[in-house]
Amino acid sequence: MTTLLEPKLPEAGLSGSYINGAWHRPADGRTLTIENPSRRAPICEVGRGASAEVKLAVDAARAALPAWRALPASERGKLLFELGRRLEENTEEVARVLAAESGNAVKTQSRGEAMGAAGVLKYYGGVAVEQKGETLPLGPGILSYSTREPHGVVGSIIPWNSPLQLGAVKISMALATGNCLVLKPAEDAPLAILKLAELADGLFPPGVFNVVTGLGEEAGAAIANHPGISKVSFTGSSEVGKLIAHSAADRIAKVTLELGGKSPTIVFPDAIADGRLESTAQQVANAMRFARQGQSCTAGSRLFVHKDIWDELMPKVAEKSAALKVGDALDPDVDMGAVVNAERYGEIRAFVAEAEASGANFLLGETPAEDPAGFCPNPTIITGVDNTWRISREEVFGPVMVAIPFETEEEVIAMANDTHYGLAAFIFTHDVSRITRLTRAIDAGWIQVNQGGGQIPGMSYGGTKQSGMGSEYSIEGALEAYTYRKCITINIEGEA
Ligand code: TXE
Repeated sequence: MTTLLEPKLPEAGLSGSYINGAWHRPADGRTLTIENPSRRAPICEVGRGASAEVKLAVDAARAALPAWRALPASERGKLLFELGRRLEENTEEVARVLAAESGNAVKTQSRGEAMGAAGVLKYYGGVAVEQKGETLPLGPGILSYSTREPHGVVGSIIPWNSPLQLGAVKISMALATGNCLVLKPAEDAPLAILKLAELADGLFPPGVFNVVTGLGEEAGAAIANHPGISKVSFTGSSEVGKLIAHSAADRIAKVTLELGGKSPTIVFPDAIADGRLESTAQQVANAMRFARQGQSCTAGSRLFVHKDIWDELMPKVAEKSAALKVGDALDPDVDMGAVVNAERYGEIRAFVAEAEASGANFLLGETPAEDPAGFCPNPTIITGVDNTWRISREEVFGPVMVAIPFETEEEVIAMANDTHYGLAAFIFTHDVSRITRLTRAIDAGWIQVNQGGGQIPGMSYGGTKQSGMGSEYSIEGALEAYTYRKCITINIEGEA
């Protein structure tokens, strides 16, 4: 029997909020229970912050802002880099906490996420200095130039599917550009962020980086509506993204939204020629993010396979997906853990049950069990549906992929774009002219060809259509979204 890994919980962090460089327990004593979805067991309680905590955090951030924005960007970068280094040193400890609360397996997901988050902090630490402006040659007596200025206090709200990675992105982008931050992690998975706050304790000046734990409709809504927050950066559901955009509109607060997806994976016949069947099948399963229980906004959850290779490719994709060992996220041998909570599990179950009742076929998997010991659905591949079924159109956010055959390039482009999302796409072919045609034609912020990999620090990542607005992971994205341009024109001698 394998010995399960045990998480070491954040200690001071259990009070919940980290405000003005100190741990803060809500005055009313209210708490949230954090559960381990693999075991359906409580892990611990954390403070349930709400508008009072958000107010304290915003006040602290506003007080810290003048000194922080005046610091040279290279100095701010050094502190981010140091946080990345500390996280790297504590990868294993943070990864276990992350696996316990999120259900993402330590072996395939949480360890990699902790490393990836450290990489993001170090990337922004290094490039923070790259905040250049513009000049124009207007003649010897005139100096005209522009600078990048922070918006002020940023409020960031993140989900539970990859909280540490998303937290690292939001912290880095806000702080590198001279803003102060109030970060609200998801109520299901705040512990890895509290671990990160413990690692950051004493590093940044008090008030620069604040965390408020709490519910979306309490702490989250308080951030979205707070007049002292000049910019809101949100990752989560399209539904809440729209609410946030509405509240921000009232005070013209700047908004970045990273919402859902229903990304197409398209496989042409040449992708499995010349001995590439195994690797293409593996990459298709990777693109679906089965190992993250499909809980990824980029998941290639609509698989379009050319009809000539359907019979050869599909059993291989099923074989690769079935090879994942499903179970407790803290089991060192498990590849695929649990979805985050009972509600998400129930929604996934309802999607699959509806498709089954409407006559869909299962190439792999089944309708998830009604009352499981842990919320661990199996990888599921559904066939016998077309692009109009609800399961093909809505974000299931579980390990459920629909597979649909196609004949022509035009037909598959039309199906790929027939969605209100536009986040990611995966194309498998080695025909260069086809690659250029498809990458031009498909509406998506991020297209991968012949691979199903993860985000790359330094490359802008974000969606079009209802998948969101703004981009993350690059310094260019940070400058666009977290700063405004200030143009200064000086008539040096004051001559008319
Ligand atoms: O997200 P919510 P949920 C999609 C995915 C999933 C669905 C629902 O399809 O099935 O959304 O997930 C905070 N004001 N994605 O319900 O509610 C909340 O506390 C301010 C895709 O968990 O959007 C949490 O911190 N904040 C996505 C965060 O919003 C509010 C990742 C996300 O929760 C709020 C997650 C409010 N009124 C879900 N209500 C992706 N893009 O990767 C909630 N929140």
